[in-house]
Amino acid sequence: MAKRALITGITGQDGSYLADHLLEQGYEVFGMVRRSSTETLGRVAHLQDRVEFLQADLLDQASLDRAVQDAAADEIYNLAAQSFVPTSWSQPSLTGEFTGLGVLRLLESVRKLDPRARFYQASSSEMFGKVREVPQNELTPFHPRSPYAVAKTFGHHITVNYRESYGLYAVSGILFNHESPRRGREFVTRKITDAVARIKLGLAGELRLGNLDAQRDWGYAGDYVRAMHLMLQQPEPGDFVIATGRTHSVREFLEIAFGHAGLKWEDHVVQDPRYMRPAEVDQLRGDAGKARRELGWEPTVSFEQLVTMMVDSDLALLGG
Ligand code: NAP
Ligand code: G4F
Repeated sequence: MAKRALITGITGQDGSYLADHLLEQGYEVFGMVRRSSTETLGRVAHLQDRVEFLQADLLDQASLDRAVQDAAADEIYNLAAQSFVPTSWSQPSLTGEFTGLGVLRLLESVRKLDPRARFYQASSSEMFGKVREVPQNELTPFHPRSPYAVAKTFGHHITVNYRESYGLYAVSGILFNHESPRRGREFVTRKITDAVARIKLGLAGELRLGNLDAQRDWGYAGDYVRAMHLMLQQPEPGDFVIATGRTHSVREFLEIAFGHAGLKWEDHVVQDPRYMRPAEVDQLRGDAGKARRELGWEPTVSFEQLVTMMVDSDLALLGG
């Protein structure tokens, strides 16, 4: 019989790639979506006939109970969150509710109604924040630098706690930044590649950005969802860092993205204090050695391939 998976956040970047991957593996996929007055299924439009959508919200325990009960899933992937770091300063309570307490609510539903299910929590390298060592691994202490990162740190610890308290098969994947043509346009990578396409096609002239010196360990989302699945196939539950091990600055991203379109970024980029953060995470670089050894996981897309893939996709979307 086909395995059943429930994905929260299926309408997001990772949810859509994970649904693609699990359907390829022969899973029956259930996707949790929240009520909205407008269409949010764009990223999973190609899967609408193959996924069963269940309406629920991370704020609403009864709806989570129902979704967990109806899906009766073997594997539950909790990808839903308020995931944009700047919004976590303007909406800190809501971010705490979605991104922190939402994890607890979902774990409670699993504990009560489907305790045999394997549970994946989407944790983040943002938890390392003001980093204590480079590169960061599963044992590196956390120093979160935003309300988002604080909420994710709660989500991480409560997942470990439910594993230790109730014996749930619950794991936390500490994923470093991962991007794709399906990335939201507010994140810096997609903001850049979308702007490159617009500038190339004469639809825009400038791009306003914040800190160009920040460094991130950027990978490809399609590679990272494979790691999520692998984490739930292990004999014992455990936590894993997923990263490429390489770090690049926003400036290097600009160089390749504009260069790929035959443009010079210095001619178009304007630094704007509005996009600077109250507290910055200066440098992230992950050590995914444990994932390589125990999961056999490797990234397949290089930084250059990722940037050019995103620029090409945005050019194609705009008809270029
Ligand atoms: P994303 O594109 O922002 O997607 C977030 C998803 O969460 C969307 O489907 C959204 O639904 C859903 N959601 C938000 N609030 C909800 C609520 N109250 N109830 C139910 N659903 C809700 O994020 P992503 O990049 O795919 O990331 C997936 C997860 O991994 C997130 O938890 C993120 O924090 C974490 N993460 C991401 C990265 C990365 O680099 N991408 C790295 C580490 C960790 P709507 O479509 O209705 O808004
Ligand atoms: O693309 P970003 O907004 O991603 P950030 O803050 O690293 O968070 C992403 O990755 C996390 C994993 O580490 C996830 F947990 C989280 O959910 C999200 O997916 O910003 C990257 C860097 C920052 O240092 C930021 O200050 O780019 C810098 N940046 C410079 N100018 C900008 C801009 N970021 C954005 N979004 N917009 C700018 O104009």
